[in-house]
Amino acid sequence: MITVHGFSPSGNCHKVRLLLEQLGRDYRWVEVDSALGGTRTPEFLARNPNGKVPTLDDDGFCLWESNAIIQYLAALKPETGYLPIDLKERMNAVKWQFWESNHWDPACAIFMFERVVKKIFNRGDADPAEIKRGEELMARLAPVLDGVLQKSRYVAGEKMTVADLSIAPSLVSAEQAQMPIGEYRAINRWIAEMRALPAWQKTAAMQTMPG
Ligand SMILES: N[C@@H](CCC(=O)N[C@@H](CS)C(=O)NCC(=O)O)C(=O)O
Repeated sequence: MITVHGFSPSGNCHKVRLLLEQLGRDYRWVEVDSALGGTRTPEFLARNPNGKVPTLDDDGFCLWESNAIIQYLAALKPETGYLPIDLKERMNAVKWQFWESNHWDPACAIFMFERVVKKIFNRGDADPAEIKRGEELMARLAPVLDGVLQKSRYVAGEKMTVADLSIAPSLVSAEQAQMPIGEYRAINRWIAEMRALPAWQKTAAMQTMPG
């Protein structure tokens, strides 16, 4: 049985639940709140020494890093094509997962932290310097994503892959965080399609932050 140790408001955890729901797989979700010390217990650290969620446990096989987890889950069902079998197609999708974790998510996280998380935890107003940094990053990154989505329905071609499942969850609270993506029509067309997935709606209902 697949067990996911996750924290529902986290975008990285959203990726994993979204794919599990999309695959229709049975799984057990263990809610772990790092603010309450849940990621620092010896049991948790034995599964993931980084003390981070998501962490997957598939009958004793433990895996961390959300993008590795969704590659693993997709590879268990190769017929779905979420992780393409053809090497070049697969690397085209995997490349976007690296882009997501190195560039896209850190940029989106600035808006989430400054405008959503700070409010929830009473940590003061958004820092204008940080918002400016986020806007500068977005001004470089969003045209790259929009450009590929002008050419194809999904990020890595005409079929949904791990690339979409990695990148889209950073936008789950885009409106609340006032992420500057309004002018990018292809991103907006694509995210509307992702959000319409029953698996997304089920996952997002468990993910959206209060406030
Ligand atoms: N690159 C990692 C990031 C994992 C990560 O930073 N998880 C956050 C939640 S999104 C976490 O566990 N934070 C709690 C902590 O650092 O104690 C991934 O993609 O899984």
